[in-house]
Amino acid sequence: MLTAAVLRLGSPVFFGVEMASEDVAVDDLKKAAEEVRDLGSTVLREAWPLEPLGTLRQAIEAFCDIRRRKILDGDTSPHARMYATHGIGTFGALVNAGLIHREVLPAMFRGGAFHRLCQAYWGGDDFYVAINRLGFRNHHPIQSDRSFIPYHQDSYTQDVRTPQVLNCWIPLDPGAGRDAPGLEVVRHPCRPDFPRKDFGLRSENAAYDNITIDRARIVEEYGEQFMAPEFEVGDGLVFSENVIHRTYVTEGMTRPRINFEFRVFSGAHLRPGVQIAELGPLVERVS
Ligand SMILES: O=C(O)CCC(=O)C(=O)O
Ligand SMILES: [Fe+2]
Repeated sequence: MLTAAVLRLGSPVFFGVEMASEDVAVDDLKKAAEEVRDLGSTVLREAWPLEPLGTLRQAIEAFCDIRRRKILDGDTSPHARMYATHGIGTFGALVNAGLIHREVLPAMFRGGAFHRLCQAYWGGDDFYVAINRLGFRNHHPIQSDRSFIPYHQDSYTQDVRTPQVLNCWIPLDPGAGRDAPGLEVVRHPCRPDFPRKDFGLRSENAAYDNITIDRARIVEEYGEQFMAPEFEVGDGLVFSENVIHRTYVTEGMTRPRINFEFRVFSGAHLRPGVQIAELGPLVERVS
């Protein structure tokens, strides 16, 4: 296993208040961007201010509570049930439920480590998210293993108009990767459309069978190059669209964790011929 190049960056600017100095960071973030180019991923330490992460977590919890209650009350929407079982949802759903404002996204992004990493990685300052593609997950190892996601690539399900995406995976609970489930990435940018596992008539987890990649196949191609860091709240793991990753969970992990996936794309790197305006109202400019 490789150790991550770890960066300590201090708190970024939040809601117009400068919370820590930014000086050393520029060079470090160039290195971080190079690491993403070379190996597909990098760990950002103390990259997010805690206040908006708390706001986000509260909204997610409220959303999951409402969903649970609706299901108990006989809301039989198969979609809602499946999402509840797998502990997933999107930022867009939180907004629709009136639990959070879209403006939280640019406010937490601007001036922070991930923003500066995006600038170093793509150049320019023209960054967006699609609020229906910013996910959250709620994994409770004691209650169910249905939410655990096997090795996969996000590019399978990505909008083809935004082929390049950087995902900053952010734990919202303490202990991720230590006593709560974390995230494991393959330390390689990985090729698109990596061969998927053929289950035949068997199934490991029906919801994810069609995206599952076999570990042995990964090792064959990239060697034993996996990274599953331990996180503090405020840290993030950034990886590019083809990087193979999964929920990292071991037997000793008994605590639940909620996480948020902040997926950013660059307006200057859309599929040729595509204009940002045609991507629709779910797209939010974050810088
Ligand atoms: O949170 C997890 O366990 C998986 C996350 C994931 O697949 C993603 O962020 O794309
Ligand atoms: Fe994923």
